[in-house]
Amino acid sequence: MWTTAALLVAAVAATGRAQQHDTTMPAMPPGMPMPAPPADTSPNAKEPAGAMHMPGMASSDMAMPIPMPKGMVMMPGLVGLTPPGGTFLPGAGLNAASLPDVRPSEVVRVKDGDTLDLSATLVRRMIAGHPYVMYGFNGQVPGPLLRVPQNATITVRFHNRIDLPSSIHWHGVRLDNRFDGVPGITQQPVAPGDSFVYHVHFPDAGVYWYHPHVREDIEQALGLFGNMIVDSPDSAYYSPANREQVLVFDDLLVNADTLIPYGKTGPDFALMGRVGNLLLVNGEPHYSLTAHRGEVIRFYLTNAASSRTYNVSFGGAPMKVLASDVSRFEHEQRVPSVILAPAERYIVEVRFDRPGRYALVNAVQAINHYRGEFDGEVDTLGMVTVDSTPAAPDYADSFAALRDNAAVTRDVDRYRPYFDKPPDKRLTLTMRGSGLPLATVQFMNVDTAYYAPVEWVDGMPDMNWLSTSDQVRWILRDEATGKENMDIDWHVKQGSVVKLELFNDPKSFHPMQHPIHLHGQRMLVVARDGVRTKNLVWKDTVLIPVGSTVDVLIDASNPGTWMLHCHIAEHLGSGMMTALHVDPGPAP
Ligand SMILES: [Cu+2]
Repeated sequence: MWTTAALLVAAVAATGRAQQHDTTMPAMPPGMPMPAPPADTSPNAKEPAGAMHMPGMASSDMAMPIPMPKGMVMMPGLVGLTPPGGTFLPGAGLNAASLPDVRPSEVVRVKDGDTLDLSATLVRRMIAGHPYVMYGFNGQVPGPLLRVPQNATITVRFHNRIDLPSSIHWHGVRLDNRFDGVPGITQQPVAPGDSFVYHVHFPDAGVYWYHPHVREDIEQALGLFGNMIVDSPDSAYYSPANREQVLVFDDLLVNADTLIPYGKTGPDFALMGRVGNLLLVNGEPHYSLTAHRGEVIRFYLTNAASSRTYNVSFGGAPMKVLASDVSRFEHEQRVPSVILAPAERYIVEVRFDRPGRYALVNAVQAINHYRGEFDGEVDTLGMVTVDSTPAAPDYADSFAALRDNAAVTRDVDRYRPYFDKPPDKRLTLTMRGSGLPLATVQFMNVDTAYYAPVEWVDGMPDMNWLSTSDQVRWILRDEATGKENMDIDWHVKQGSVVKLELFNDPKSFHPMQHPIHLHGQRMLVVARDGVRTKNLVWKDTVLIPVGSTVDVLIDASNPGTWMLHCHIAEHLGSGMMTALHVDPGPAP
Protein backbone atom coordinates (compact mmCIF):
# COMPACT_ATOMS: atom_id res chain seq x y z
CA MET A 1 0.00 0.00 0.00
CA TRP A 2 2.91 2.34 0.65
CA THR A 3 6.62 2.06 0.25
CA THR A 4 9.52 2.74 2.55
CA ALA A 5 10.76 5.26 0.02
CA ALA A 6 7.47 7.12 0.12
CA LEU A 7 7.58 7.12 3.91
CA LEU A 8 11.10 8.48 3.91
CA VAL A 9 10.18 11.22 1.45
CA ALA A 10 7.24 12.14 3.61
CA ALA A 11 9.35 12.07 6.75
CA VAL A 12 11.87 14.42 5.19
CA ALA A 13 9.12 16.71 4.01
CA ALA A 14 7.48 16.69 7.42
CA THR A 15 10.74 17.28 9.25
CA GLY A 16 11.73 20.08 6.93
CA ARG A 17 8.44 21.78 7.55
CA ALA A 18 8.73 21.20 11.26
CA GLN A 19 12.00 23.07 11.29
CA GLN A 20 10.52 25.90 9.32
CA HIS A 21 7.42 26.01 11.41
CA ASP A 22 7.42 29.45 12.96
CA THR A 23 6.27 30.88 15.51
CA THR A 24 5.68 34.46 16.09
CA MET A 25 2.84 35.26 13.74
CA PRO A 26 -0.20 33.60 12.32
CA ALA A 27 1.13 33.90 8.80
CA MET A 28 2.50 30.92 6.95
CA PRO A 29 6.02 30.21 8.07
CA PRO A 30 8.45 31.93 5.71
CA GLY A 31 9.54 29.63 2.97
CA MET A 32 6.82 27.10 3.61
CA PRO A 33 5.66 26.06 0.17
CA MET A 34 1.97 26.52 -0.29
CA PRO A 35 0.09 24.89 -3.11
CA ALA A 36 -0.78 27.03 -6.08
CA PRO A 37 -4.53 27.30 -6.51
CA PRO A 38 -5.76 24.89 -9.16
CA ALA A 39 -7.51 26.27 -12.21
CA ASP A 40 -10.90 25.49 -10.76
CA THR A 41 -10.85 26.59 -7.15
CA SER A 42 -14.30 25.47 -6.28
CA PRO A 43 -13.89 22.13 -4.53
CA ASN A 44 -16.22 23.32 -1.82
CA ALA A 45 -18.91 23.66 -4.42
CA LYS A 46 -18.67 19.94 -4.97
CA GLU A 47 -21.19 17.51 -3.66
CA PRO A 48 -20.18 15.92 -0.39
CA ALA A 49 -17.54 13.30 -1.09
CA GLY A 50 -19.99 10.56 -0.27
CA ALA A 51 -22.39 11.70 -2.93
CA MET A 52 -19.65 12.27 -5.42
CA HIS A 53 -18.05 8.88 -5.30
CA MET A 54 -20.87 6.67 -4.14
CA PRO A 55 -23.97 7.81 -5.95
CA GLY A 56 -27.11 6.51 -4.39
CA MET A 57 -25.34 4.72 -1.59
CA ALA A 58 -27.30 4.77 1.64
CA SER A 59 -25.46 5.79 4.77
CA SER A 60 -26.44 2.50 6.35
CA ASP A 61 -24.40 0.57 3.79
CA MET A 62 -21.65 -0.76 6.02
CA ALA A 63 -19.25 -1.20 3.12
CA MET A 64 -18.79 2.59 3.00
CA PRO A 65 -20.70 4.25 5.82
CA ILE A 66 -18.53 7.35 5.85
CA PRO A 67 -17.12 9.38 2.96
CA MET A 68 -13.54 8.56 2.04
CA PRO A 69 -11.15 10.87 0.20
CA LYS A 70 -11.20 10.55 -3.56
CA GLY A 71 -9.51 7.39 -4.75
CA MET A 72 -9.42 5.80 -1.28
CA VAL A 73 -11.38 2.85 0.02
CA MET A 74 -11.76 1.63 3.56
CA MET A 75 -8.97 -0.55 4.87
CA PRO A 76 -10.06 -4.17 4.40
CA GLY A 77 -9.60 -4.90 8.12
CA LEU A 78 -12.11 -2.16 9.01
CA VAL A 79 -14.91 -2.95 6.56
CA GLY A 80 -18.12 -3.86 8.35
CA LEU A 81 -17.07 -2.36 11.71
CA THR A 82 -18.96 0.40 13.48
CA PRO A 83 -17.83 2.46 16.46
CA PRO A 84 -18.89 0.78 19.70
CA GLY A 85 -21.22 2.64 22.05
CA GLY A 86 -24.23 3.49 19.92
CA THR A 87 -25.07 6.61 17.93
CA PHE A 88 -26.82 9.93 18.46
CA LEU A 89 -28.52 12.33 16.08
CA PRO A 90 -30.46 15.38 17.26
CA GLY A 91 -34.23 15.52 17.22
CA ALA A 92 -34.79 11.76 17.19
CA GLY A 93 -38.28 11.02 15.91
CA LEU A 94 -38.92 14.61 14.87
CA ASN A 95 -39.88 15.53 11.35
CA ALA A 96 -37.45 18.14 10.03
CA ALA A 97 -40.37 19.86 8.31
CA SER A 98 -41.91 20.57 11.73
CA LEU A 99 -38.91 22.61 12.86
CA PRO A 100 -38.35 26.32 12.24
CA ASP A 101 -35.90 27.22 9.49
CA VAL A 102 -32.63 28.52 10.80
CA ARG A 103 -32.14 32.29 10.59
CA PRO A 104 -28.92 34.19 9.97
CA SER A 105 -27.12 35.77 12.89
CA GLU A 106 -28.55 39.06 14.19
CA VAL A 107 -26.48 41.79 15.75
CA VAL A 108 -27.58 42.47 19.32
CA ARG A 109 -26.12 45.63 20.81
CA VAL A 110 -25.99 45.40 24.58
CA LYS A 111 -24.74 47.83 27.19
CA ASP A 112 -23.66 47.53 30.78
CA GLY A 113 -26.47 46.17 32.92
CA ASP A 114 -28.53 44.75 30.06
CA THR A 115 -30.23 41.37 30.21
CA LEU A 116 -30.90 39.07 27.28
CA ASP A 117 -32.18 35.57 26.67
CA LEU A 118 -30.27 32.91 24.75
CA SER A 119 -32.10 29.68 24.00
CA ALA A 120 -30.49 26.61 22.51
CA THR A 121 -33.11 25.12 20.19
CA LEU A 122 -33.57 22.61 17.41
CA VAL A 123 -33.61 24.13 13.93
CA ARG A 124 -33.90 22.99 10.36
CA ARG A 125 -30.99 23.92 8.14
CA MET A 126 -30.78 23.60 4.37
CA ILE A 127 -27.15 23.07 3.42
CA ALA A 128 -26.15 22.47 -0.20
CA GLY A 129 -29.78 21.61 -0.97
CA HIS A 130 -30.29 19.08 1.82
CA PRO A 131 -32.33 19.55 5.03
CA TYR A 132 -30.67 18.74 8.35
CA VAL A 133 -31.96 18.79 11.93
CA MET A 134 -29.42 20.79 13.86
CA TYR A 135 -29.12 23.30 16.71
CA GLY A 136 -29.02 27.08 17.00
CA PHE A 137 -29.04 29.86 19.59
CA ASN A 138 -32.33 31.77 19.34
CA GLY A 139 -32.94 29.93 16.08
CA GLN A 140 -29.82 31.43 14.51
CA VAL A 141 -26.53 30.02 13.21
CA PRO A 142 -24.17 31.52 14.15
CA GLY A 143 -25.97 32.60 17.32
CA PRO A 144 -26.70 36.30 17.85
CA LEU A 145 -23.61 38.51 17.53
CA LEU A 146 -23.34 40.34 20.85
CA ARG A 147 -21.78 43.76 20.46
CA VAL A 148 -20.64 44.88 23.90
CA PRO A 149 -18.73 47.89 25.22
CA GLN A 150 -15.50 47.04 27.01
CA ASN A 151 -15.91 46.70 30.81
CA ALA A 152 -19.65 46.07 30.53
CA THR A 153 -21.33 43.36 32.59
CA ILE A 154 -24.43 41.77 31.11
CA THR A 155 -26.89 39.15 32.28
CA VAL A 156 -27.68 36.24 29.99
CA ARG A 157 -30.58 33.93 30.78
CA PHE A 158 -29.71 30.66 29.07
CA HIS A 159 -32.56 28.28 28.28
CA ASN A 160 -31.77 24.75 27.20
CA ARG A 161 -34.41 23.63 24.71
CA ILE A 162 -32.39 20.88 23.01
CA ASP A 163 -32.30 17.16 23.69
CA LEU A 164 -28.97 17.06 25.56
CA PRO A 165 -27.66 18.70 28.74
CA SER A 166 -25.85 21.94 27.90
CA SER A 167 -24.18 25.13 29.18
CA ILE A 168 -22.56 28.27 27.79
CA HIS A 169 -18.83 28.93 28.02
CA TRP A 170 -17.74 32.50 27.24
CA HIS A 171 -14.55 31.69 25.41
CA GLY A 172 -11.61 33.99 26.13
CA VAL A 173 -13.53 36.24 28.49
CA ARG A 174 -11.84 36.84 31.85
CA LEU A 175 -15.07 36.73 33.80
CA ASP A 176 -16.17 35.58 37.25
CA ASN A 177 -15.35 31.88 37.60
CA ARG A 178 -18.94 31.03 38.62
CA PHE A 179 -20.14 31.90 35.12
CA ASP A 180 -17.48 30.06 33.10
CA GLY A 181 -20.00 27.44 32.01
CA VAL A 182 -18.05 24.24 32.75
CA PRO A 183 -20.27 21.45 34.14
CA GLY A 184 -18.61 19.57 36.95
CA ILE A 185 -16.29 22.50 37.70
CA THR A 186 -18.27 25.74 37.89
CA GLN A 187 -21.89 24.61 37.60
CA GLN A 188 -24.19 21.67 37.06
CA PRO A 189 -25.07 20.85 33.47
CA VAL A 190 -28.28 22.59 32.40
CA ALA A 191 -30.78 19.78 31.78
CA PRO A 192 -33.13 19.90 28.78
CA GLY A 193 -35.96 22.28 29.72
CA ASP A 194 -33.92 24.04 32.43
CA SER A 195 -32.28 27.47 32.55
CA PHE A 196 -29.15 29.09 34.00
CA VAL A 197 -28.35 32.77 34.55
CA TYR A 198 -24.88 34.03 33.59
CA HIS A 199 -23.36 37.38 34.53
CA VAL A 200 -20.69 38.07 31.95
CA HIS A 201 -18.09 40.79 32.42
CA PHE A 202 -15.95 41.87 29.43
CA PRO A 203 -12.62 43.36 30.57
CA ASP A 204 -10.81 43.07 27.21
CA ALA A 205 -11.59 44.48 23.77
CA GLY A 206 -11.57 42.08 20.83
CA VAL A 207 -13.52 39.20 19.37
CA TYR A 208 -14.70 36.31 21.58
CA TRP A 209 -17.15 33.48 21.16
CA TYR A 210 -19.63 31.46 23.14
CA HIS A 211 -20.45 27.77 22.90
CA PRO A 212 -21.60 24.92 25.18
CA HIS A 213 -19.03 23.11 27.31
CA VAL A 214 -20.90 19.81 27.03
CA ARG A 215 -20.30 17.35 24.18
CA GLU A 216 -18.80 20.06 21.99
CA ASP A 217 -18.29 17.38 19.32
CA ILE A 218 -22.11 17.36 18.96
CA GLU A 219 -23.50 20.65 20.22
CA GLN A 220 -20.93 23.10 18.89
CA ALA A 221 -20.59 21.12 15.65
CA LEU A 222 -24.34 21.28 15.07
CA GLY A 223 -24.49 25.07 15.31
CA LEU A 224 -24.28 26.20 18.94
CA PHE A 225 -21.72 28.97 18.62
CA GLY A 226 -21.79 32.74 18.37
CA ASN A 227 -19.47 35.73 18.67
CA MET A 228 -19.10 38.66 21.01
CA ILE A 229 -17.31 41.75 19.76
CA VAL A 230 -16.08 43.85 22.66
CA ASP A 231 -15.59 47.46 21.59
CA SER A 232 -12.88 49.64 23.07
CA PRO A 233 -13.97 53.15 24.06
CA ASP A 234 -11.05 54.33 21.89
CA SER A 235 -12.53 54.93 18.43
CA ALA A 236 -9.03 54.62 16.93
CA TYR A 237 -8.36 51.27 18.62
CA TYR A 238 -7.87 49.63 15.21
CA SER A 239 -6.74 51.24 11.96
CA PRO A 240 -9.74 52.65 10.11
CA ALA A 241 -11.88 50.46 7.86
CA ASN A 242 -14.82 51.13 5.57
CA ARG A 243 -16.72 48.13 6.89
CA GLU A 244 -16.61 45.19 9.26
CA GLN A 245 -17.43 41.53 8.60
CA VAL A 246 -17.61 38.69 11.08
CA LEU A 247 -16.63 35.28 9.69
CA VAL A 248 -17.00 32.04 11.63
CA PHE A 249 -15.44 28.98 10.03
CA ASP A 250 -16.66 25.48 10.72
CA ASP A 251 -17.27 22.25 8.88
CA LEU A 252 -19.79 19.44 8.78
CA LEU A 253 -19.33 15.77 7.94
CA VAL A 254 -22.08 14.36 5.78
CA ASN A 255 -22.49 11.30 3.56
CA ALA A 256 -24.74 12.15 0.63
CA ASP A 257 -27.65 13.90 2.38
CA THR A 258 -27.12 12.37 5.83
CA LEU A 259 -25.26 13.62 8.89
CA ILE A 260 -22.74 11.07 10.08
CA PRO A 261 -24.17 10.12 13.50
CA TYR A 262 -22.34 11.08 16.67
CA GLY A 263 -21.14 8.73 19.39
CA LYS A 264 -23.86 8.30 22.00
CA THR A 265 -21.77 7.73 25.13
CA GLY A 266 -18.74 9.73 23.99
CA PRO A 267 -17.10 11.09 20.86
CA ASP A 268 -16.15 8.91 17.93
CA PHE A 269 -13.48 10.21 15.53
CA ALA A 270 -11.36 10.31 18.69
CA LEU A 271 -8.01 10.04 16.92
CA MET A 272 -8.11 13.18 14.77
CA GLY A 273 -11.39 14.77 15.65
CA ARG A 274 -14.27 14.99 13.21
CA VAL A 275 -13.10 16.78 10.07
CA GLY A 276 -16.04 17.80 7.92
CA ASN A 277 -16.35 17.57 4.14
CA LEU A 278 -18.60 20.64 3.92
CA LEU A 279 -16.71 23.80 4.74
CA LEU A 280 -18.98 26.51 6.08
CA VAL A 281 -18.64 30.24 6.68
CA ASN A 282 -21.26 31.62 9.05
CA GLY A 283 -23.05 28.29 8.68
CA GLU A 284 -23.31 28.46 4.89
CA PRO A 285 -21.26 26.77 2.17
CA HIS A 286 -20.77 29.91 0.06
CA TYR A 287 -19.81 33.21 1.62
CA SER A 288 -20.24 36.15 -0.70
CA LEU A 289 -19.63 39.86 -0.36
CA THR A 290 -19.63 42.79 -2.74
CA ALA A 291 -17.25 45.69 -2.18
CA HIS A 292 -16.06 48.88 -3.81
CA ARG A 293 -12.64 49.33 -5.34
CA GLY A 294 -10.12 50.24 -2.64
CA GLU A 295 -12.41 49.32 0.22
CA VAL A 296 -10.71 48.33 3.46
CA ILE A 297 -12.70 45.66 5.27
CA ARG A 298 -12.00 44.57 8.82
CA PHE A 299 -12.67 40.86 9.24
CA TYR A 300 -13.21 39.25 12.64
CA LEU A 301 -12.23 35.60 12.09
CA THR A 302 -13.15 32.71 14.41
CA ASN A 303 -12.48 29.00 13.95
CA ALA A 304 -15.46 27.14 15.47
CA ALA A 305 -14.63 23.80 13.82
CA SER A 306 -14.25 20.70 15.95
CA SER A 307 -10.83 19.81 14.61
CA ARG A 308 -9.91 21.54 11.35
CA THR A 309 -7.10 24.10 11.29
CA TYR A 310 -7.51 26.74 8.57
CA ASN A 311 -5.07 28.77 6.51
CA VAL A 312 -7.16 31.56 5.00
CA SER A 313 -6.46 34.32 2.53
CA PHE A 314 -8.45 36.59 0.23
CA GLY A 315 -7.38 35.90 -3.34
CA GLY A 316 -4.07 37.64 -2.91
CA ALA A 317 -5.57 40.92 -1.69
CA PRO A 318 -3.16 42.64 0.72
CA MET A 319 -3.92 41.79 4.32
CA LYS A 320 -2.64 42.97 7.65
CA VAL A 321 -3.22 41.35 11.00
CA LEU A 322 -4.23 43.61 13.87
CA ALA A 323 -5.21 41.43 16.79
CA SER A 324 -5.79 37.92 18.05
CA ASP A 325 -7.61 36.28 20.95
CA VAL A 326 -7.38 38.75 23.85
CA SER A 327 -5.50 41.79 22.53
CA ARG A 328 -4.00 43.62 19.61
CA PHE A 329 -0.50 42.69 18.46
CA GLU A 330 2.38 44.89 19.54
CA HIS A 331 2.89 45.66 15.86
CA GLU A 332 0.51 45.40 12.92
CA GLN A 333 1.98 43.13 10.28
CA ARG A 334 1.39 42.30 6.63
CA VAL A 335 0.66 38.60 6.16
CA PRO A 336 -0.08 36.43 3.11
CA SER A 337 -2.57 34.33 5.05
CA VAL A 338 -3.77 33.58 8.57
CA ILE A 339 -3.65 30.21 10.30
CA LEU A 340 -6.49 29.58 12.73
CA ALA A 341 -6.53 26.50 14.92
CA PRO A 342 -9.85 25.57 16.53
CA ALA A 343 -11.05 28.33 18.89
CA GLU A 344 -8.48 30.89 17.76
CA ARG A 345 -9.52 34.34 16.59
CA TYR A 346 -7.71 36.87 14.42
CA ILE A 347 -8.72 40.36 13.40
CA VAL A 348 -7.38 41.35 9.99
CA GLU A 349 -7.92 44.13 7.51
CA VAL A 350 -7.94 43.51 3.78
CA ARG A 351 -7.84 46.12 1.04
CA PHE A 352 -9.48 45.17 -2.25
CA ASP A 353 -7.50 47.52 -4.41
CA ARG A 354 -8.70 46.47 -7.87
CA PRO A 355 -12.09 45.54 -9.32
CA GLY A 356 -12.62 41.82 -9.79
CA ARG A 357 -13.28 38.63 -7.89
CA TYR A 358 -11.27 37.59 -4.85
CA ALA A 359 -11.70 34.02 -3.65
CA LEU A 360 -11.68 33.46 0.10
CA VAL A 361 -9.66 30.26 0.26
CA ASN A 362 -8.36 27.72 2.72
CA ALA A 363 -5.03 26.56 1.26
CA VAL A 364 -3.34 23.67 3.05
CA GLN A 365 -1.01 20.71 2.68
CA ALA A 366 -2.89 17.44 2.87
CA ILE A 367 -1.06 14.33 4.00
CA ASN A 368 -2.08 11.01 2.51
CA HIS A 369 -1.45 8.45 5.21
CA TYR A 370 -1.73 5.56 2.78
CA ARG A 371 0.66 6.76 0.12
CA GLY A 372 2.91 8.79 2.42
CA GLU A 373 2.51 11.82 0.17
CA PHE A 374 1.67 15.45 0.65
CA ASP A 375 -0.82 17.10 -1.70
CA GLY A 376 -1.80 20.72 -1.99
CA GLU A 377 -5.47 21.31 -1.28
CA VAL A 378 -7.36 24.54 -1.82
CA ASP A 379 -10.96 24.99 -0.74
CA THR A 380 -12.87 28.03 -1.90
CA LEU A 381 -14.93 29.22 1.04
CA GLY A 382 -16.44 32.27 -0.58
CA MET A 383 -16.04 35.14 -3.00
CA VAL A 384 -15.58 38.88 -2.66
CA THR A 385 -16.70 40.73 -5.79
CA VAL A 386 -15.25 44.21 -6.13
CA ASP A 387 -16.84 46.77 -8.42
CA SER A 388 -15.17 49.80 -9.98
CA THR A 389 -16.83 52.42 -7.79
CA PRO A 390 -14.11 53.98 -5.62
CA ALA A 391 -14.46 53.45 -1.89
CA ALA A 392 -15.20 56.51 0.21
CA PRO A 393 -13.43 57.44 2.33
CA ASP A 394 -10.26 56.08 0.79
CA TYR A 395 -8.15 54.48 3.52
CA ALA A 396 -5.23 53.53 1.26
CA ASP A 397 -2.71 55.51 3.31
CA SER A 398 -3.75 54.28 6.74
CA PHE A 399 -3.96 50.74 5.39
CA ALA A 400 -0.43 50.97 4.01
CA ALA A 401 0.92 52.16 7.36
CA LEU A 402 1.67 49.46 9.93
CA ARG A 403 0.88 50.78 13.37
CA ASP A 404 2.75 50.05 16.56
CA ASN A 405 0.42 49.54 19.49
CA ALA A 406 2.50 51.11 22.25
CA ALA A 407 -0.13 50.32 24.88
CA VAL A 408 0.27 46.61 24.17
CA THR A 409 4.06 46.84 24.34
CA ARG A 410 3.85 48.71 27.66
CA ASP A 411 1.51 46.07 29.05
CA VAL A 412 3.74 43.22 27.85
CA ASP A 413 6.84 45.01 29.25
CA ARG A 414 5.68 44.16 32.78
CA TYR A 415 6.01 40.46 31.90
CA ARG A 416 9.28 40.56 29.93
CA PRO A 417 11.42 39.95 33.06
CA TYR A 418 9.78 36.51 33.28
CA PHE A 419 10.37 35.48 29.67
CA ASP A 420 13.64 33.66 30.35
CA LYS A 421 12.86 32.09 33.68
CA PRO A 422 12.89 28.30 33.77
CA PRO A 423 9.46 26.74 33.24
CA ASP A 424 7.38 26.50 36.41
CA LYS A 425 5.41 23.65 34.92
CA ARG A 426 5.88 21.24 32.04
CA LEU A 427 3.20 19.36 30.16
CA THR A 428 3.78 16.62 27.60
CA LEU A 429 0.98 16.10 25.07
CA THR A 430 0.54 12.46 24.13
CA MET A 431 -2.05 9.68 23.85
CA ARG A 432 -2.74 6.03 24.63
CA GLY A 433 -4.99 3.63 22.79
CA SER A 434 -6.64 0.45 23.98
CA GLY A 435 -9.16 -1.79 22.29
CA LEU A 436 -8.76 -0.15 18.88
CA PRO A 437 -9.32 -2.32 15.79
CA LEU A 438 -6.27 -4.47 15.03
CA ALA A 439 -5.96 -3.00 11.54
CA THR A 440 -5.73 0.48 13.02
CA VAL A 441 -3.06 -0.57 15.51
CA GLN A 442 -0.99 -2.26 12.83
CA PHE A 443 -1.24 0.77 10.58
CA MET A 444 -0.33 3.23 13.32
CA ASN A 445 2.78 1.29 14.21
CA VAL A 446 4.08 1.99 10.71
CA ASP A 447 2.44 5.37 10.25
CA THR A 448 4.33 7.08 13.06
CA ALA A 449 7.46 6.69 10.93
CA TYR A 450 6.44 10.06 9.55
CA TYR A 451 4.27 12.87 10.78
CA ALA A 452 3.11 16.33 9.84
CA PRO A 453 3.52 19.21 12.28
CA VAL A 454 -0.08 20.06 11.47
CA GLU A 455 -2.64 17.68 9.98
CA TRP A 456 -4.83 19.97 7.91
CA VAL A 457 -7.23 17.31 6.66
CA ASP A 458 -8.30 13.83 7.72
CA GLY A 459 -6.33 11.44 5.53
CA MET A 460 -7.57 8.36 7.43
CA PRO A 461 -11.30 8.86 8.06
CA ASP A 462 -12.04 5.14 8.41
CA MET A 463 -9.56 4.59 11.24
CA ASN A 464 -10.55 7.91 12.74
CA TRP A 465 -14.28 7.17 12.71
CA LEU A 466 -13.72 3.78 14.32
CA SER A 467 -11.92 5.25 17.32
CA THR A 468 -13.93 6.36 20.34
CA SER A 469 -13.25 8.14 23.59
CA ASP A 470 -13.42 4.73 25.30
CA GLN A 471 -10.49 3.50 23.23
CA VAL A 472 -8.42 6.65 22.90
CA ARG A 473 -7.09 8.64 25.82
CA TRP A 474 -5.53 11.96 24.90
CA ILE A 475 -3.19 13.06 27.63
CA LEU A 476 -1.72 16.15 29.26
CA ARG A 477 1.06 14.75 31.46
CA ASP A 478 2.71 16.77 34.21
CA GLU A 479 6.44 16.08 33.85
CA ALA A 480 7.10 16.86 37.53
CA THR A 481 4.71 14.27 38.96
CA GLY A 482 3.78 11.99 36.06
CA LYS A 483 0.13 12.78 36.79
CA GLU A 484 -2.28 13.07 33.90
CA ASN A 485 -5.25 15.25 32.97
CA MET A 486 -7.66 15.96 35.85
CA ASP A 487 -5.35 14.26 38.38
CA ILE A 488 -2.77 17.03 37.97
CA ASP A 489 -4.52 19.55 40.26
CA TRP A 490 -2.20 22.54 39.94
CA HIS A 491 -2.55 25.46 42.36
CA VAL A 492 -1.02 28.91 41.81
CA LYS A 493 -1.52 32.17 43.67
CA GLN A 494 -3.54 34.94 42.10
CA GLY A 495 -1.10 37.45 40.63
CA SER A 496 1.47 34.78 39.74
CA VAL A 497 3.17 34.78 36.37
CA VAL A 498 3.43 31.11 35.46
CA LYS A 499 5.73 29.83 32.76
CA LEU A 500 4.31 26.68 31.22
CA GLU A 501 6.22 24.57 28.74
CA LEU A 502 4.13 22.43 26.40
CA PHE A 503 5.80 19.62 24.45
CA ASN A 504 3.88 17.68 21.79
CA ASP A 505 5.49 14.24 21.72
CA PRO A 506 6.01 13.13 18.10
CA LYS A 507 6.61 9.55 19.22
CA SER A 508 3.14 8.99 20.63
CA PHE A 509 0.92 6.31 19.07
CA HIS A 510 -0.81 8.87 16.86
CA PRO A 511 0.71 12.34 17.19
CA MET A 512 -1.36 15.34 16.25
CA GLN A 513 -1.37 19.10 16.77
CA HIS A 514 -3.34 20.39 19.75
CA PRO A 515 -4.85 23.85 20.19
CA ILE A 516 -4.51 24.31 23.95
CA HIS A 517 -7.03 26.67 25.54
CA LEU A 518 -6.85 28.18 29.03
CA HIS A 519 -10.07 29.54 30.48
CA GLY A 520 -10.39 32.82 32.34
CA GLN A 521 -6.79 34.08 32.03
CA ARG A 522 -4.60 35.45 29.29
CA MET A 523 -1.23 34.17 28.17
CA LEU A 524 1.71 35.12 25.99
CA VAL A 525 3.48 32.71 23.65
CA VAL A 526 7.06 33.69 24.49
CA ALA A 527 8.96 31.05 22.50
CA ARG A 528 8.48 28.22 20.05
CA ASP A 529 11.20 25.58 19.91
CA GLY A 530 13.50 27.93 21.76
CA VAL A 531 12.96 30.81 19.32
CA ARG A 532 11.74 33.96 21.03
CA THR A 533 8.47 35.42 19.76
CA LYS A 534 9.05 38.87 18.29
CA ASN A 535 5.59 40.37 18.07
CA LEU A 536 3.53 39.57 21.12
CA VAL A 537 -0.21 39.30 21.56
CA TRP A 538 -2.35 38.05 24.45
CA LYS A 539 -3.88 34.68 23.68
CA ASP A 540 -6.28 32.20 25.22
CA THR A 541 -5.62 29.39 22.72
CA VAL A 542 -2.25 28.31 21.38
CA LEU A 543 -1.51 25.71 18.71
CA ILE A 544 1.15 23.16 19.62
CA PRO A 545 2.37 21.45 16.41
CA VAL A 546 3.63 17.87 16.55
CA GLY A 547 7.23 17.75 17.75
CA SER A 548 7.18 21.33 19.00
CA THR A 549 7.94 22.80 22.38
CA VAL A 550 6.05 25.98 23.16
CA ASP A 551 6.65 28.25 26.16
CA VAL A 552 3.72 30.31 27.37
CA LEU A 553 3.53 32.83 30.17
CA ILE A 554 0.23 32.77 32.03
CA ASP A 555 -0.97 35.96 33.70
CA ALA A 556 -2.80 34.20 36.54
CA SER A 557 -4.85 37.22 37.56
CA ASN A 558 -8.34 35.78 37.82
CA PRO A 559 -9.15 33.58 40.84
CA GLY A 560 -11.03 30.33 40.46
CA THR A 561 -10.77 26.87 38.95
CA TRP A 562 -10.07 27.12 35.25
CA MET A 563 -9.93 24.47 32.56
CA LEU A 564 -6.78 24.00 30.49
CA HIS A 565 -7.62 21.72 27.58
CA CYS A 566 -7.27 20.81 23.95
CA HIS A 567 -9.95 22.53 21.87
CA ILE A 568 -10.29 19.69 19.38
CA ALA A 569 -13.73 18.64 20.61
CA GLU A 570 -13.04 14.91 20.36
CA HIS A 571 -9.69 15.23 22.15
CA LEU A 572 -11.36 17.12 24.99
CA GLY A 573 -14.02 14.42 25.04
CA SER A 574 -11.22 11.84 25.27
CA GLY A 575 -9.82 13.30 28.47
CA MET A 576 -7.33 15.94 27.27
CA MET A 577 -8.00 18.49 30.02
CA THR A 578 -6.81 19.60 33.38
CA ALA A 579 -7.74 22.35 35.84
CA LEU A 580 -5.61 25.25 37.01
CA HIS A 581 -6.62 26.53 40.44
CA VAL A 582 -5.82 30.21 40.84
CA ASP A 583 -6.07 30.73 44.60
CA PRO A 584 -7.12 34.19 45.77
CA GLY A 585 -4.67 36.30 47.68
CA PRO A 586 -1.39 38.10 47.17
CA ALA A 587 1.19 36.45 44.93
CA PRO A 588 4.13 34.82 46.75
CU1 LIG B 1 -5.91 17.81 20.81
